[in-house]
Amino acid sequence: MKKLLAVLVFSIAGVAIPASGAERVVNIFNWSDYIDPGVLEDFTRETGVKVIYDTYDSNEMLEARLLAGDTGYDIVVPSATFLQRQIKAGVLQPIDRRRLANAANIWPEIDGKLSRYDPGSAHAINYMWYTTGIAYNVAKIQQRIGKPITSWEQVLRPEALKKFADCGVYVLDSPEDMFSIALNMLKLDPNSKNPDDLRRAADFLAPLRRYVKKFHSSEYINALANGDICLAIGWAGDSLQARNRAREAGADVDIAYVVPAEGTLMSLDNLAIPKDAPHLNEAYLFIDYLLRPDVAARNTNATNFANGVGPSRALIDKSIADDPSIYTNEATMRRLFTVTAADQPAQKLMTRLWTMVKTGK
Ligand code: N2P
Repeated sequence: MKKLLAVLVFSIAGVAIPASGAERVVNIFNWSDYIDPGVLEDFTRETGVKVIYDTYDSNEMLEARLLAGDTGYDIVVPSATFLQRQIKAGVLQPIDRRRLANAANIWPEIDGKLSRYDPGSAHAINYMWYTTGIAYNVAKIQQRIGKPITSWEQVLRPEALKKFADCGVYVLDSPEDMFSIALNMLKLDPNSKNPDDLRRAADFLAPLRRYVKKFHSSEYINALANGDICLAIGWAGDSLQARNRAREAGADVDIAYVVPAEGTLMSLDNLAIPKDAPHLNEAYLFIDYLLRPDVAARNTNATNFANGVGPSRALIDKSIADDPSIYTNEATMRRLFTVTAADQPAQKLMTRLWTMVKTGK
């Protein structure tokens, strides 16, 4: 009966596809503000594959879903450290690059960085890469300290952060970012998983809490653009999206993003396929589409994140391709560090300490 009804509906609507459930779909779970929406529409137009698109804003959120199993997703986008753990946990399947006509566009240098987390880059393909830095409202910061922000020292000390508390501060709700940056400030190994080092990092961060309006990993884009806050510890592309949103709205708000002098974390977010992905062919089709240089360039132009498709660089807006806070130059690259996955006990400790930093409990 159901089928009959479907046949009727489809013939009335004049849709050419068979009514027997042959509609092709791909289920995608990606970070928020991380794609040009037009790319999704064009993918469906060109391939006939419908896109179901959900978003998240923390690795922890994605990981909980993956470890619980049966996500229903065909593509997910974990950061490299989480990817490393998820491969070990067996929740992702290998990606056969021979099935991707555009695999030759994968940027070898970025792919090499990814292979430190995923040996032979067997399970993932880089989507975007970026730094964690400081986004701020140029005028409001100038008013308060008389100069631009160039260093973590101007933010990650209670007496320094206090100066911006009245105009609003957001901090990423991401322990991996915040602990590695704190460890670096303490002249410890940013990649340390040593419990004593992690406790020292938490003690370093905890006194900042009273000057932080919110720990959140996506709301700072609009909050900065609207002038609701004047400073955020955030990711490069998102910070520059805030700047652009303010400009587009004609708001009297100028946002800057800085890679602080002491150096910072560089991260890679990567396309991966869950073990139980229901639409494998469509997942490959979509990944291959993202590997087209023109498509990758559109995504970078829309998000201000640097992508992992080398030949897209020439097609990206010059203001983005030549911005060293997005496409990091050699000199900046030397100031960046990366981290590797925490094992289960270290991860648990980080989660507990991070709750302490955020709530005091
Ligand atoms: C996109 C955020 C991606 C960077 N809004 C964090 N993985």
